[in-house]
Amino acid sequence: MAVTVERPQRAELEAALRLDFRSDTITQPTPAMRQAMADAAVGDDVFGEDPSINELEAEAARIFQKEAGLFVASGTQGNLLAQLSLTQPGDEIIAEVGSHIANAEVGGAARLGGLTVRPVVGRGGKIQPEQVAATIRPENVHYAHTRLLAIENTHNASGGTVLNLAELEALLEVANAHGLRVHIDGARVFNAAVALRCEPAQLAHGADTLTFCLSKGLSAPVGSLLVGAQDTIDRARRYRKMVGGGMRQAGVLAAAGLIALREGVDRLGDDHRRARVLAEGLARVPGVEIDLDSVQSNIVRFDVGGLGHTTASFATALQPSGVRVTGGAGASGVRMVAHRHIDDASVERALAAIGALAAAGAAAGAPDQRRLYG
Ligand code: TLP
Repeated sequence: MAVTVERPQRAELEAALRLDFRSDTITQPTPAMRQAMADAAVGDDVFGEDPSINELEAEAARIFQKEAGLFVASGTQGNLLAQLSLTQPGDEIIAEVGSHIANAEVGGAARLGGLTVRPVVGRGGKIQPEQVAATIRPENVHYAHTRLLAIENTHNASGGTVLNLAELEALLEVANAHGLRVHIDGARVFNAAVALRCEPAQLAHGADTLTFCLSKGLSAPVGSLLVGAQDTIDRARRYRKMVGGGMRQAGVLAAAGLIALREGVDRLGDDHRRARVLAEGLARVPGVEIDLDSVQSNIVRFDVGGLGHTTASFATALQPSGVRVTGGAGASGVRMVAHRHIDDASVERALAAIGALAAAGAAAGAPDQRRLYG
């Protein structure tokens, strides 16, 4: 029996995307990517014979000035392979309490690496060097070995905050002094480089490994890269096979990734500018609580408890306007992310929708949840 699948029109999809602030992961491949995917030279990558993947891996290594790169399915897989490659089972990892590695990777490091994560409470997603020093365990028969420091830049859960070169250097110094390996979760490291106006390689300098994603602000459909020293990447390649990530003619994906690197980075500044406009607009909405200092790249986090909303009720109330958001910290935290499909009009429409919601809530005498609870 023939199954008919209704295909939404491209125009309809595009219109919906222009109000979809849930994540930069929702970005569609560009026309140039689709063309490059169609034309890509491919081969069996488990044999090391996919020219497009080989080119992408070499390009990633070049950009970050590391010996080698590895194309992986996702940021989560890249982070996992880095952790597996730089540690032994039973080791401990230091990571910021709100980091993706500590919270949102399904406990993979524990399940697959036998690793314990020691979360450290940072400020704005940033761990201080003294905190790292104080968290490293001394030699003692009771203790696991502290082996790895994981740093996230930009830091998603803190609002896309950017760790600058001096802050990074200070963390590397303490890690080196104690023999810790360092992994950088640079899912959005190009956003950090654009915000800091520095070369991406400067943000990887001194670290053992770095993961970055092609599939977020850079608009590629799939994929991330892990870069590092050749022997580390060789180990990671084995672990990638172990977790079923040895792909075959995946050069069709790498071809899009190459376009992402060539054409996706320069426009990230537009996302940062729009995130700023959005944040400043939100700060003017009575009842919205936002820390403007936390808005340093393309992510905007704020709280709607003062509007009498939870995250879920806020998202539902916005539905008729077409504006889509996700959750943030706590029961009434909201996250909105700027990306390629968000233009100036998208920001204006979102602010109008949220302003109208706030005004309607105020008219109905919405309770201030913060006052109710505290
Ligand atoms: N972040 C996603 C969700 O998982 C929350 C998003 O929409 O922001 N590191 C960081 C800092 C991330 O933000 C993410 C994804 C990852 C790693 C994992 O990347 P993927 O989704 O490719 O596994």
